[in-house]
Amino acid sequence: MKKYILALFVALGLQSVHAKESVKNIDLKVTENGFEPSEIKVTPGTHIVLNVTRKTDVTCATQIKIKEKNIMQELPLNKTVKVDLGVLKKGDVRFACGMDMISGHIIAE
Ligand SMILES: [Cu+2]
Repeated sequence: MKKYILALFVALGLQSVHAKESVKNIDLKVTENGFEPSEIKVTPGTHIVLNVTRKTDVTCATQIKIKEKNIMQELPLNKTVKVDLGVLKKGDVRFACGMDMISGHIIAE
């Protein structure tokens, strides 16, 4: 019985954590034109997860690099990769290819 009650409290606790923080998923593609969209506007304080899909082989963006979040992830062709940015403060977050030639940014304002 004790174990059951404990499990119930754990379950309720997890639920409230989920309710507090809603995650905003944003689709980002890599095409021959670069990152699309290259400018993303979000509300500060939002937990952002990018769903990045590289759609072409004619690009050097086979990786995504987000310097200020210390993120560097491979982008396999036609596979959606989740890039978790956490909660964004007000400001600008830049994302780029591994060599920093193709880029875009997320504006939290
Ligand atoms: Cu590049």
